[in-house]
Amino acid sequence: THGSGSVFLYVGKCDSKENFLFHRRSDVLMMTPWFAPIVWEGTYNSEILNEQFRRRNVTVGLTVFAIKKYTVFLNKFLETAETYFMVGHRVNYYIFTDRPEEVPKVPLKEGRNVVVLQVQNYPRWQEISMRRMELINSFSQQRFINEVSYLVCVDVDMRFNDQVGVEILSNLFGTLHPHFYAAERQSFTYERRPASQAYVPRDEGDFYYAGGFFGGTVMEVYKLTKKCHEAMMVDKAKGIEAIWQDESYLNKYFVYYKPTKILSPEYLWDDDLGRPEILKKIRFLALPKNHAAIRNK
Ligand code: 2GW
Ligand code: MN
Repeated sequence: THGSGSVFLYVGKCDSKENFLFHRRSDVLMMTPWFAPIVWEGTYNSEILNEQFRRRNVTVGLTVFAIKKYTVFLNKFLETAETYFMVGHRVNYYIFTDRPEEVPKVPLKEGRNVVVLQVQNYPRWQEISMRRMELINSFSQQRFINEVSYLVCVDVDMRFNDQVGVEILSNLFGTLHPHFYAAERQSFTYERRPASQAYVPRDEGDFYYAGGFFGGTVMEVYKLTKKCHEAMMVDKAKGIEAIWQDESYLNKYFVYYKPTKILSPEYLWDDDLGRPEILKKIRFLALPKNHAAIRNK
């Protein structure tokens, strides 16, 4: 380490037992063929990363939608985010809702804010899910660009269960869908009708990404949500809706605009799939839904 006269700030810890081999796993893919890291527990040093992002005084925006009865998820979502999401960094929670009075008052740590954004409701659930692209896009231009460096866009029917920190941040990132991280391309549930803007041919596509966790710089999220929304509108005019709604358009986007970082399914897990050995941490977990009652179709 540096002497007391050094102009360099002390960064991280120099444990003599630590070396490059320490941050490596042989049981998972750690990098894509286009040199994007795939983030698994055990592949990075959060002390070094925290120091780098703190120095930039980065603010992270977390967008979440709670329309109609989905406001019931906000309390657990926010409480667990306070414990696990971007601890030690500046965070703005952007809560899009049609029921602002139902947003719970959760105690927040320093440097963290809740911003309630009132939006309209759509009668079809598919539309509620898909319109997220349009809304994130328009608020990126109006507001997010002035307030945060990165956006993290997630589902609300979830709880944080372990650390989700700056290791996820990059220009453009997506998350491996928990059902498909070990599956072959042939089984990915991309939109397969050529008439849809979300169409992905059988011989294309790298991974199948989850609709419930993506992000990047505000500029990259702006571009992603713009393209996805435009694609949805073209389809809508033809009476087409992609098989998995916004998730299908997101997957199409990532085929042609490769993410610069990919998150392992640690970042979006569902206990219906058990807890395989490969998962050292379960960071963000789907809550069981009483579909009939909550969805109110
Ligand atoms: C209501 C009835 C049926 C389905 C959704 C909703 C609904 C969703 C709602 O009444 N209010 C609401 O705020 N939402 C928002 O849309 C909420 O943020 C929720 O997390 C998100 C997606 O709906 P969700 O979480 O019920 O659907 P999942 O967990 O099956 O989501 C996956 O597939 C979706 C597309 O079908 C999206 O791509 C999503 O990102 C995926 O995780
Ligand atoms: Mn969900």
